[in-house]
Amino acid sequence: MGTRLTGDETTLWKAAARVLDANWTGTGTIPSPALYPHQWAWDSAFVSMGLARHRRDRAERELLSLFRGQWATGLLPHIVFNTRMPRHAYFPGPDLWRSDLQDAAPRDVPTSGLTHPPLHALAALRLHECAGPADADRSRAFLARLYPMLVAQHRYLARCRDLGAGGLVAICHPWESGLDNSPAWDGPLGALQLPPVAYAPEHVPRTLPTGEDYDRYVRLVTLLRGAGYCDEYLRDTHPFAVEDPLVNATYLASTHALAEMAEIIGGDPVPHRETAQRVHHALLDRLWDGDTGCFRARDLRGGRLLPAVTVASFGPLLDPDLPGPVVRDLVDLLLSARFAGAAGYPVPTCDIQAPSFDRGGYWRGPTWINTNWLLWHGALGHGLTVVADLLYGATMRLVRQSGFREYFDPFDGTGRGSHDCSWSAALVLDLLG
Ligand code: 2M8
Repeated sequence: MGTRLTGDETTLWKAAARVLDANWTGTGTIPSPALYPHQWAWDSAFVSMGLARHRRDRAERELLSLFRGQWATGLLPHIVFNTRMPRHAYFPGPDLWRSDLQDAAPRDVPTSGLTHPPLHALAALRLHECAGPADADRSRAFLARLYPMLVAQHRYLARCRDLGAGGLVAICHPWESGLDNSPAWDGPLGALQLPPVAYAPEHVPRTLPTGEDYDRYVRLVTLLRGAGYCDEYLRDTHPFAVEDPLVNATYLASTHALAEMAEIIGGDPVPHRETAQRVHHALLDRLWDGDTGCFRARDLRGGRLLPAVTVASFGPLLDPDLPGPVVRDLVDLLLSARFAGAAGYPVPTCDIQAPSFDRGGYWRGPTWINTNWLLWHGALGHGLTVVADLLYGATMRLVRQSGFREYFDPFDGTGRGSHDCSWSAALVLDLLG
């Protein structure tokens, strides 16, 4: 804990640390008690950044434990299942994915067959940056150990997920975006043909999102599984293939982090720098919509930019080379009445003025701590201190008022979803520094 914290901040810091302690399983961190009993990939990246401020040993174990689930192809699965949990503890569990039937999947660890926003190199570098002088050697050794796994993760994305052949990564399922029921996916998901019964709805242990959304989510998984999660099927046939600005922005930020890590451990940063340049240009060429001044997701199957403007549209603020006029357009939109300008507790997940906006609707309106953190980090990188301070202040007000909830009403800050959410707690520790 930093010594310069005020009394109020110290109380908050201790409460956040207690959440992480309670959600620690002995090898990794669950996203929240009861609702999410396994390890999720981007959650673990966020959590490790908080653990770095609290229990450094656990921060490293968090990432290593997640990478136990990495496939031989380099795919880092979005869920690594805890085999000590009963099979019905979470739907969809290992039975839907059947990673045990895949030659490339690890033998002893059941996983999903999808991935998540690749924030892990960024997180690993942040762990190193907040190591004190006494931990410097150990931290460098940890980076050297993780580096090949991160390189394999990125190589998988470059080789197997550039489905549009334009230098970006495509997601094959809304779950891969982390923003599961974002209105951005309504079009491509709605176009999916459904067989009569895809799954037993009573196995979904909660209320949001359910019904047709879930049928479609499960349908996409059964298609992937039926094709053995194979690259050719993804490229040529799978009906959901979208280039998302936030996923690609995290890919870019992590690629820069890989270059820095290579320098620290005596590797070659040049290939990572070259990839970063390609992704930077591809983001602008393929996802920037100059007419409306924002980034949008590209539907590769429908061959168009998707209409929804969401918090993901601001993701490319994580690109350190984003041109000034593009940064200004994004900031104007972020501060406008469509986002922060009309929300007491920004940043809402979706454009407040869009018909699909839903203030309590999971990823269709509420404010989330993890997306706030990403935009805060991006804003700082561009020297946008007013924006960064706004995001910092809103985030702290949310957790002071409502605790470490999963998500929040953007107008009055009411906490929603699960309690004791790990990334909400972890990122507050990171913000408090
Ligand atoms: C939510 O996603 C899972 C599916 O992966 C679910 O809805 O059950 C999302 O909020 C996702 O971003 C998050 O990583 C996960 C665990 O916190 O929960």
